[in-house]
This record gives sequence, structure tokens and C-alpha cells, in this order.
Amino acid sequence: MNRVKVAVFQEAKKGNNECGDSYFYSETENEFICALADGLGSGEFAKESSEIVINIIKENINSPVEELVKKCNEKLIGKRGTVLAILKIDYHSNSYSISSIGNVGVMTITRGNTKKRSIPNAGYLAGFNRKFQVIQEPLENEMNFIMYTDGVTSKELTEHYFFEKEVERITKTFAFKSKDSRKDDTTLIAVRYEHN
Ligand SMILES: [Mn+2]
Repeated sequence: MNRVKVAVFQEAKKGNNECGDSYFYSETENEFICALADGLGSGEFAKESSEIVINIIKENINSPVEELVKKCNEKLIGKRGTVLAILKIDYHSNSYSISSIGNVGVMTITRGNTKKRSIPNAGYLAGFNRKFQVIQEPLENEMNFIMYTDGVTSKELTEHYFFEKEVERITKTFAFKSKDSRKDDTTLIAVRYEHN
């Protein structure tokens, strides 16, 4: 019962000890969930907000994506805002759901090597109600999902190694190609779905 493989690259902005990005992923028999949050600004307050959001998701992994976003938003009242992306793969309905609020991205790659970047909702989570969309698409076998914060550049996302089947190769190639110091906190999560 293990349909998903995950590899993560994470590095703090040059000169910072701590990365303001937080993430979490988990697979159960029914589904896979991955969330990535980037606290606005940098340093410890940024980390605090992104951790709040990730903890809410950890505690509520069975909730639908829409509810998760709402719960996260509520907990950010009086805190620094954060941007957030959530991916859920549902094994029963054979579909996946994505919602991203603000500048944190999700890219899907199908077996036919079609790359698609999901369109994020504008803004960020900061405790006030805002409209957002959750997209739901049919799941295809042997898909890659790439989740990334804004330390990853658009140019980097065009590289061919994102088609790789081994998630470790994706994150290691990314690390190798970005030896220069990062200008922003950077997290790149490579997810591979494969089911026989
Ligand atoms: Mn950032």
C-alpha cells in the first residue's frame, strides 16, 4: 500500500539560519496529502505562521481541501500571513485536488510529458475571509506533482529533469544545478504517483 514517493529539497535564503517554509505529507490507504506553506517575510515570524498552518493540516488530514484552507485561515488571525498549497490524491475517486493561495505553486506532469502549472488564487491567508478555488482533476497513473515556493524560479521549472521517474533524481538535480546561494527560502517537493 504505497503508491506515492516523495523527495524534498529545502534551503534557507542566504544568510538566514532558518527557512520560513514548512511542509507536511502523509499517505493513508485512501489518499495522499501534501501541503507546503511559505510565511510572509522571513525569519522566525514567517516560520511561526507557516508552522501553524502545517500543524492544522496534520491534525485534520481527512478533511477536504476546501475545509483545510478555511481552518488554516481562521488560525492566522493576528498572525503574519502565509501562502499555502495543498495537494490531495484520492485513491477511491481516482482524482486529485489542488488549491494554492498566493505565491506557492503546483506543477503536474503526466506520463505523456504534459507539464501544467496550476493557477494560484491571488493573495494570501491572514485570517480574513477570501474566495478561493479548489481544482479537481482525474488522476492518471505515473504522474509527477512538483510543489514549490517562490525561491524556485520559472526558468528552473522548465528543465527537463522534472520528467524523471525517480523523485530523488529530481530533487538532487535541482540541488546540483542551484549550487549558487538561494535568493529566497526555497522548497521543492517532488511527488510521484504510481499504481500497479
Ligand atoms: Mn518565499
